[in-house]
This record gives sequence, structure tokens and C-alpha cells, in this order.
Amino acid sequence: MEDELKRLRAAALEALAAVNEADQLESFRVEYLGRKGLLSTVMRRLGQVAKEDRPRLGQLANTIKREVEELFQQKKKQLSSTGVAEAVPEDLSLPGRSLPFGKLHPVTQVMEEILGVFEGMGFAVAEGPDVELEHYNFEALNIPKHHPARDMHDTFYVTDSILLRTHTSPMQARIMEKLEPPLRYIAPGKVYRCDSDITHTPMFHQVEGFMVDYKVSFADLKGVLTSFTRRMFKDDLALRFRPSFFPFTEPSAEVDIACVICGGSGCRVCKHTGWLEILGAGLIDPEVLKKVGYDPEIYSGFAFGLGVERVAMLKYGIDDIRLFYENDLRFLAQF
Ligand code: 2U9
Repeated sequence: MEDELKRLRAAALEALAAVNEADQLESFRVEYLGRKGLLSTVMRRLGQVAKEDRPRLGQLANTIKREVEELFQQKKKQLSSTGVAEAVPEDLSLPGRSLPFGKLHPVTQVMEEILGVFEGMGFAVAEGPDVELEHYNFEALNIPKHHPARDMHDTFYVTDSILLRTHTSPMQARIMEKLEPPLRYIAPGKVYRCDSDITHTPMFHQVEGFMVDYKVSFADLKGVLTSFTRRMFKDDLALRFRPSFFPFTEPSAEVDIACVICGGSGCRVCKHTGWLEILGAGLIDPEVLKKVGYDPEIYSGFAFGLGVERVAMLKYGIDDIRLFYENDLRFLAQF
């Protein structure tokens, strides 16, 4: 065994002398100094040598192992000192390398801002399931089977009666079914539609809201939406309400704000109209009130809905909605 140890020492020293790259050094360490390496393998056999030879051979083996380990450390230092990073003198007073911080996604930031504005006006927040019953997504909102409005929703069905919600309004129907007025709620969340181009993604975020009480009028709706858009964009922002149609509101309106890019004089973003559509809204249809058990002779309410990505696009001048979901840090890090 003595000869074997001496041969191993010579081989190790020769192999180490030939090492001139970090990965060769690692192979050397594994081959000679690793737990299953050559030195450990020989040392494991010490138990089998004659008792009287064991202390001497054990000492020799330990001396050789220490020598090889020391030479290995010297080589390691020598190799790393030729590397660029290690060429910088060690200065313990230098600040540590800072790690990049993560940020909230721009859609989350805008969502939080929207919720903050409505909460400031006394609206409570309610979140509902993404996987919804067809009943709450459509029937409860006055959109029966075969109603043409269903076509616009491009629905992802899970089963015949279960689907991915196409708007957050089902949550509002659930709240109204459970609670009595006065109610002021907003329902934020993800919605799903089978649609994809520069202004549509199959998943996007909505905030829909409603208020029900005695004598809630269109004037209340105008007041709330004017305050909201002014808080989101600027204090003296102009608004216009255009007549529209939704099965769940009557009368219904689409709401435009004066173009935040050109201030209303006309530009590419507002297609030279001076206006940007931002919201849909209206007074809750008496049929919807009846379906949740409210008497429309006693109560009235308004409701509205907006796409969060659309608000973020208008706020930051983004012209392609798909940018939000490509996970490109050059885009995301700007917010
Ligand atoms: C109940 C009754 C009525 C919610 C409303 C809109 C108008 C609307 C769209 C805007 C852009 C969705 O993201 S978008 O495509 N929404 O135009 N939503 S009124 O009306 C309700 C909701 C619940 C019980």
C-alpha cells in the first residue's frame, strides 16, 4: 500500500501541474479528492492492512492527502487570480452588488389605482370566481340563450352550463341576490373571451361597478364617473356620454374622455375625433333588478364597466395590448 500511495501522490502532482482551466481543476478534485476519489478509495482499504502497519500507513496517507489538498488550493487561487473579476483588488468597504427589485405589473398598478379611487367614493370591493355558471354570466344579466349579445362575448365554455366568465358582472348579480340595498360595489378581476389582436387578448381585466338605492339616477352615474376619470387622468378632464345599448342597462351609454394625448384637438391615437372611449355604463335594467328579487318600483341603480388594460394603454400611450403579456422586461421595467 505504501508504494500505491506514493504512486498516487506522484500521479496527483503531475495531473495538477497539467491543470490550467477551472473545469479541469474541478475534474481533478473529483478524481483525486472527491468522496469517491482515488485517495479516499485507498484510505478506505487501510482497515484491511496488518495492524502493526496501520498507524504508519495511515499517517502517510493523511500527509499525502493534505499535501494534495494544499496544492489544489494554491492552483485554485492561481487560476482565479488570472480571471477578470478576481483582478479587481479586494476592498471590503465597497458596497455589495445590488439585486434588481421586482415591480408590480402595470395592469396591477392601474387596477390598484382604479380600486383606490372607487373605494375613496365608498364602493366596497367583491371578487368572484373566474369559472362561472352560465346563469350568472348571462341569464341573470338579461342575456337569455340565443340572444344576439352572446355572440359578442366569444365565450370559452367548460361544460354546457359552466364557462370562463366573459365579464365581472356575474359577481354583481350574486351580491344583489344575497344582499339588500343600499349597495355600492365594484367587482375587479380577470375575464376571458376567445379573441386576440392588437386591442384584444383572450384574458383581460375588468372593473365593473354598481350602486342600488332609492332614487339612484343617471345624474349620480355621471357624477361618479366624472370624479373617477378626473382622478385617474386630470382634474378638468372633459367627458361625453353617447347613447348605446347593453342588455343589462337601460338607458345605456358609452363614455368618452377628451383625448389625453392631444387634449381634444385630434391626433392619431383618438383617430382625429378628439375623444377616447373608456367606459360602458347605464341604469340597471328593471328586468335585472326583478331577477335578483328587487322591486324596480322601489329601487333603481346604475352600473358601469371598464377594461383595465384599455385604461393603462390610454394612461401610458401604449398602442398594442399584447405587450402586457409578452413578459418582455424592457417593456415591464418602464412602469
Ligand atoms: C349588473 C347589472 C348591470 C355592468 C356594465 C358595462 C356597461 C360595459 C364593458 C366596458 C369595456 C366591459 O371591459 S369591457 O369590454 N362594460 O360596457 N358593464 S354596464 O352592468 C351591470 C353589471 C351587473 C347586475
